[in-house]
Amino acid sequence: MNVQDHMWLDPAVLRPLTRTDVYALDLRGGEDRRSIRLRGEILELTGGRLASGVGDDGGVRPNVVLAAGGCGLADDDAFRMSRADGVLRIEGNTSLALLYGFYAYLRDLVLGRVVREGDGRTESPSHPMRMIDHWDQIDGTVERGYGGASIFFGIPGENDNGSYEHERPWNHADPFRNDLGRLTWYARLLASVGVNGIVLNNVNVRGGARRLIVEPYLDKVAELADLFDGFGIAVYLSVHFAAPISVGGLSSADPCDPDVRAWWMHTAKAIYERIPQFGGFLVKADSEGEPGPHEYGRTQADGANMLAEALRPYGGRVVWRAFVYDCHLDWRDRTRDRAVGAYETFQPLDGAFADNVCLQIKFGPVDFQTCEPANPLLHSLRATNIVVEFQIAAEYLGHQIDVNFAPAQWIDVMGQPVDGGSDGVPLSRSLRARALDPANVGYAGVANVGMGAHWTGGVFAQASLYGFGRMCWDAGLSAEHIADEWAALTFPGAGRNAQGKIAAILKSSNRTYRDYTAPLGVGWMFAREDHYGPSVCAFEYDRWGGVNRADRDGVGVDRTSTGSGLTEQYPSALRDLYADPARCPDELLLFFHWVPYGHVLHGGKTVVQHIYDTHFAGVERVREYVAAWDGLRGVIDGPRFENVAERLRMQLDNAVAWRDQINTFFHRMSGVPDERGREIYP
Ligand code: GCV
Repeated sequence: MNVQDHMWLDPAVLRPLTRTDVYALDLRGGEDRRSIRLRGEILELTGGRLASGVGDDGGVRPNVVLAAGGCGLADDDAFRMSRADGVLRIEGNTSLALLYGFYAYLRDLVLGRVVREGDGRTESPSHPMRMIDHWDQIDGTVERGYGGASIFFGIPGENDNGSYEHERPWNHADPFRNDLGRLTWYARLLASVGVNGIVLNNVNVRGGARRLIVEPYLDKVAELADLFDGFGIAVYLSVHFAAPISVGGLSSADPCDPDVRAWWMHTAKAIYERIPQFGGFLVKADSEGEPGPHEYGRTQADGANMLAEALRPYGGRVVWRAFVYDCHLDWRDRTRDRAVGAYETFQPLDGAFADNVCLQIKFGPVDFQTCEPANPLLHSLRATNIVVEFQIAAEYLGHQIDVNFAPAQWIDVMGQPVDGGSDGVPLSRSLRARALDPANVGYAGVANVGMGAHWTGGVFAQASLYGFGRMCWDAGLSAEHIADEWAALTFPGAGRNAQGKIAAILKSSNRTYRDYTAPLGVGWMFAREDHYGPSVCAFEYDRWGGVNRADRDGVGVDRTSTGSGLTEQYPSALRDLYADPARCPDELLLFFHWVPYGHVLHGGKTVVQHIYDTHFAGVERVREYVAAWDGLRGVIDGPRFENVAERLRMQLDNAVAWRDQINTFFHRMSGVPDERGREIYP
């Protein structure tokens, strides 16, 4: 089996802790695919054994009883864990709930948490939809993939590093990689943190991938759907909006054309006949050149609802992306800005989507940048199912080379009250109440894994995947808590002191990356194509509209009513906060405002001095990471130690490059010297 790294769920760690366990299953509803999987998991992961019933088994009483059915929990994924008479009882309505409870029990063991006699707890997921989106392509590459080749597609030995190219010719009959051992491990790892949906292929549905929704590929999709279903994970496919043309041979993809509607109905029927548990479709339409309903003068709701109608008889969902914006901007026009696109398109459609449509909205108004406010749509929609999209893959956050624990940023953004006031419900907990169907809301994360030895390129990037699952499951967890958990679960043998050092790196890493890259929310100063490393003006005079608007007097993007008007899309409390440079939070100042270099921040520094200071400080913090990690030599196993050490060296080079280019640029622009006289290159 091609798995060298078991991430946070290592059987070698679990077996000694569970050696004496005797597990019993009490299934009122009888066996199903998940209960059979649960039995398999007990045997695969623990050193214990399975009893034949809940009573004494050959004179040995089970010490862990997993009981499904009739426990009255409101959520079918929820479980209750309690201990009485020395027996740990894990109960839930379904066998899937038991699987979640079993993984939680294993996590508790490694973390040293004990459910005491007479004590107990109930866990119920915060979000019903907990999705992973793969941007994998059938040629084995992964768009914005930094963990190696696709785990789903490709030929072993070909393109193993998975580097992303737009469209490679595909000449093989079977595009699937068929590494079911690795996929079983992947499904296990995802289920262990509560993930329950997965999209196999890229939202940019290129070439042959458009045919994944029809035979002969459905057989292979069905095989994967069965595998993932055992772990409670529904398989979805990204579909090409123009598939009626490119796959079906019709002359149109107009959502109001009866032939087009009939084609989708027929296609959905064939999928569900083959894969009854199929999750549904993910769609990127009218976005970055992808086809969509706008081409036919129809709305986004027309397009999504047509697909929803086709999937409805089978309980399927349409996950429709809100990443619709103008990517042909004119940099000369300061009143236009990609950040306003999603709200302009989708806010008027609030209430117009079918109840099996989920609008998948990137968490910020731009595009997974280092520092963004919440997308205004997350505040404003009142009658739409929302799935919030995050990018676990670190496209803009250091390519999984630089340490960057992104859940710190995500949890922070989603912690904001929905009305922008001080006492409202946080965005993270507001989705169900604003949904047409509260079962159709949640979070989606763009995957960061591949065929590489450690799944995610850099070992530290595993923490963002773990953290994504944990924050989907429990919106109340802090980023610090998740970082501590990950360090303890991933390096259990390293001891508390080492785990503390590892967690400390994680906890400050998102801030550190921000410090040496994106000053005060300005962003977009990275290299043009691959988005790694500095290139201050790469997007400045560009159709994509990511800009810094720096000149000799100041810097920043005016997104207030005198600029692009993004501030006007927020609820009044936030609009007033963001629109006023005197009140705007420092970290978003240049995201919303152009200000002179001498503008004084809340902390008392000028903007330009802050830029110098954070860029020097960011590099110093990376040096501290290098030293801290070096101190763990001999404590961490060789392959993982070397993996991180190598990447930290690369990160240091990257941070130095950022510091010097950014500081030099702003020094040249402003002419303002560093008040501490540090070296800034002329
Ligand atoms: C899948 C960004 C990325 C693209 C990605 C797009 C999207 O622009 O650079 O690679 O395409 O987002 O989310 O659709």
